Parts: sequence; structure tokens; C-alpha cells
Amino acid sequence: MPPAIRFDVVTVFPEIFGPVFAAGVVGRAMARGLVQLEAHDLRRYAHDRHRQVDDVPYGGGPGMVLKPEPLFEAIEEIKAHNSGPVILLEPWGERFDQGLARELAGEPGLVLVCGRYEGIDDRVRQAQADREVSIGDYVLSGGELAAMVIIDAVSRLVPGVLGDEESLAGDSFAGDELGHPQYTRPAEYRGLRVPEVLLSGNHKEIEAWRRAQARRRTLARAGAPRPER
Ligand code: 6GU
Repeated sequence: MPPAIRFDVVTVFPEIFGPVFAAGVVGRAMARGLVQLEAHDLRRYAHDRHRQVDDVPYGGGPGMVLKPEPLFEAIEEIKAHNSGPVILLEPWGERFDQGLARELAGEPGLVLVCGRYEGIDDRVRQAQADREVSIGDYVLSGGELAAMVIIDAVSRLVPGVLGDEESLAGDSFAGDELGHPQYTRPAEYRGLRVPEVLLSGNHKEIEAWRRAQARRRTLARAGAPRPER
């Protein structure tokens, strides 16, 4: 059985992807062959014996820029076996959210290209990228953490990845409402009691309480200050 989705990541730190996804829901989906992840070492595509993948920016300025040749060649090689969109991870990209996660979960694969340093030579964007994505309004030192966030959020939307399909329905953002508070045993801990209605066994009342709580969270978030764009 071919995987439901395949992620190819281009990065100067391929070794950090394995441990992150060894455990948990995505790790299990990988072990089951449902999700496939390959992290490609950009340095393998370098042209010189120092395996240099970055260089000083034209026009001057601080920092280094990822050179076009290794990126072009890595992406072209990956495209031969991954027909999904090529996504550059850059802080100025389109904002990643649950809607974009749903959209990307419908793809056969994603090619995730991690920026580093001051950025990626813009010709990579012009000639190779289908879109640029950011995970929020803050600057990370590279696209790797963003790629991991996207891999996790997208993988768990792939049918069969979550053990119990039910657990998607109650997700925050599954509808347009945020999730309700959850409790488990014991019913009282350090003087903090579980709301009585949840112990009542009255499923209609429990459902109504949960809806009201979810609405409260949703409204609280809607009114919360948001970062400027
Ligand atoms: Cl995708 N990359 C970097 N470097 N910083 C980010 C980001 C991506 N998304 C938010 N901040």
C-alpha cells in the first residue's frame, strides 16, 4: 500500500526530524506506512568539497543567503517522486492555519523547503516554489520548526492517521468552534472539583454545557488582541 501522504523536506539539519516524529500520532502513522517522511540534507547537493550551501548577499548586508544551485537540484530530484506542491518556509509567507492544513492534507505529498540564514536566493521561489508559508508572526532561525508544525498538523488530518476518527470531530477548529474544557478522574483534586454536570450522566445536559463552554472560548479568542500584520 502506498503512503497516503509523503513529506520530503530539504534542510541543512536533516537529523532533527527523526526524533521529533519517532513518538506520538505521526510516528505511529509512519510506522504503519500511512505517512512517509524523508529529510534531505541540502549539503549533499553542494557543488564544492566544502559542501557550501550559502554565500554572501549580492548588494551587501549582514548574514548569508542559501545558494540556488543545491536547492534547485534537490527540489528537482524530489519532484521526480513527489507530485505535491513545493512549499518554501519563510516568515513572510502565507499564514498557516487549520484551513490550510485541511487543504494540504488533500495533497499526495508536500515538498517542504526550509529557509535558513537571511533567506533563500529568490530565484528558487521564482522557478521552483508553488507557495510560501509561515506559521506565525515571529521570526524563527530557520524553517525546520515550521516544517515540523505543518507535518504534524497535516498528518493528523489524513484519513486513518488518528486511531479514533471521532477525535477529529471534537477538535478545536474542526468546526468553527474551539473545543470545550475536558476533565478526567479524580472528581476532586486539591479542592478543585469537576463541574457537577459532567458527573450527572445526563447526556443532553452535558452536550449543552459543552456547547456553551466552547462558545465562551471561541468568543474569548475572537475578542483577544491579535498581532498586527
Ligand atoms: Cl516558515 N520560517 C522562519 N524562519 N520563521 C518563521 C516561519 C518560518 N514562520 C514563522 N516564523
